[in-house]
Formats: sequence, C-alpha cells, structure tokens
Amino acid sequence: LATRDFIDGLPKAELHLHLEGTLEPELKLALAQKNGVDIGQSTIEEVQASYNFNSLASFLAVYYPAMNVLQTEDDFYQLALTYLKKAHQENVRYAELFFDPQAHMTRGVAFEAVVNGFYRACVDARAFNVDAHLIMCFLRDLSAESARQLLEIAKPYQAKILGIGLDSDEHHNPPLKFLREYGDAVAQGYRITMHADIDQVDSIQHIQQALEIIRVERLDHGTNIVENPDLVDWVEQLKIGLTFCPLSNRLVADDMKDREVLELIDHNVKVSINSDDPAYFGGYINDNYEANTTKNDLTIDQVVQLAKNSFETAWISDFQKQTYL
Ligand code: ES4
Ligand code: ZN
Repeated sequence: LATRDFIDGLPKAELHLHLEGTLEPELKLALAQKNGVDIGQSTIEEVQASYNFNSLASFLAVYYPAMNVLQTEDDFYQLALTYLKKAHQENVRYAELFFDPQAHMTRGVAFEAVVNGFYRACVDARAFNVDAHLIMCFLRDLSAESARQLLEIAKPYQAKILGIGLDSDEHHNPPLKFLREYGDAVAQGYRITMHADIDQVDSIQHIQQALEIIRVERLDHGTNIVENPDLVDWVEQLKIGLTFCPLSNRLVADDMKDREVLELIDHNVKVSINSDDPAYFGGYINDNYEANTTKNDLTIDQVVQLAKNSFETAWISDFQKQTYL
C-alpha cells in the first residue's frame, strides 16, 4: 500500500483544477471586506457552513455567487498564486488550470483583469519551479454564441492560454452544442478538453460526442466510460487522458468511482488523479491521491502509474515529459 508520505513526495501534474475552486474561506472573507462585497457570511465558520451540497446543481449555486469577491486583476493574481504555492508544497511540478471568464464578465469584470491576473501568477510560479498554464472554459449552460464571443475577446491574449475546456451544468448542454466553437478553437491552435461529469443524464452519449465528433484530447471526469467497452478501447488506443477527481465525485455525486478507476487502470487507460475544486471538496491533490489509495488499496506501482499518467497526458512535448518521468 502506498503511504501518505510516498504520495506527498511523488512528483505530480495537476490537470483538473478550477482556479475559482481554490477560493478558501480566509481569502474569500478578506477579499469581501477589501472590495466591500456582502457575501452573507462574516466568519470562517459561517462560510464553511454554507459549503453544504449534495449535487452538482447545489454546489454550483454556492460556487458562482462566491466569485463576487473577485474584482481586480490583483485579486485573481492572489487567488492563483496562493494555489500555486500550495501546489508546490504538494510536489506538483506541472499544472493546467481551468478558469471561467464568463462567470466574471457577466458580473462586470473585464476579461483582461481575469486573464492577466491569473497569467501573472503562472509566470511567477516559475520562481519556485511550478510550470503552470491556463485552460479557458466555456460555461456550457450559456449559449454557443456567448462562447463564440469569448473566443473573439480572447484573441489578443491567446499566447497566455493553452487550451479550451467546457464546464458548469451539463444537463441539456451536450458537447455538440459547441461543435462549431470547438472547431474554431482547434483552428486557432488551442488544445481541447471538456467535462463529461459522471452520472449525468445521457452521460455515455455525451462522452461519445466528445470523443468521436469533437475529438477532444482529454476528457474531464468521464470515468463512467467503463459502461461502454468500445469507448474504453478508443481512449486506450488514442492515449486520451481521463482526469479523475475522487473527492469531488464523492461530494457531488456521492460516489468516489473507485471501482471504475481500478478498471481503467487495468485497461491501461491514462487516468490521472486531480483536485477539481479543492477549497470546496475537502482537499488538494495529495488528499485526493490518499483518498483513492485508501479506498482501493492501491499499490505503490499503481500510484506511480497514476502520477505518470498525469505527465503523459499533459500538453507538453515528449522532451519535457522525459524531464519529469
Ligand atoms: C465544476 Cl464539479 C464541477 N462540475 C462542472 N463545472 C464545474 N466548475 C467548477 N466545478
Ligand atoms: Zn471540474
């Protein structure tokens, strides 16, 4: 069995983390006070008591309003740099980080404040040897038109953004809703991934659209792909990464998906362990590794394989991969 000490010391890549999901109660309260934003809570205990969810919808209902405390470029910088220091402590050497510009622009924050603040933190993290990059997500419950406008607005900033993702409420918002925008993103040179949240309505159809039609390079969550052996073969053959988030699944879907992950490891699928929204789901990357290791009695070899998978499915050159593996 791999111990917590072993997990802590292992070099890892983080591939599924929402920067807005790293907003800890302390920083949330400090920014609320600084910016004069009423969040309805005034103590850490009150904020923690509001983290009370049992579904994706109930989580998102707490998550988006909390973002009101983020107002200036420096706020975004501070949020991301605080996370990146934590990542460094946990031996994360490489990170691809989601952010949701539309969640900020719809409340009057300029795109450039968001991207410049987050990007500056990624640059500064190089000083402590974390190589971090940004993945810009479309909110899938907003229109395809809104996503297309976001791609336009992002054009002058494209050098600061590595890839495109898709998140928020999946119900009635299938991958094909964004077929054209994903095509445009690829044509512009972005890498592409998207969420396929577990146990959503039409989950397997969504995974199939994402893989066969949109042709994503990774799939975020997506572990219930085990229901369909043909799709498992597809991701194994094409070495498509699945970014699994145990603590998130346990809280939002009441199921850590431990058996599914064992099955994927056995099928040589490049599944990795990640944090999703660590300030909300009770732990950062090493807590996620530990939770799944304990649940599945993972051996050292299996844990090493999961960490290797994180680098192998990162959007870096083979040369850079060899420096980590
Ligand atoms: C998310 Cl758990 C989850 N699902 C979908 N979208 C998200 N954005 C942040 N966390
Ligand atoms: Zn996510």
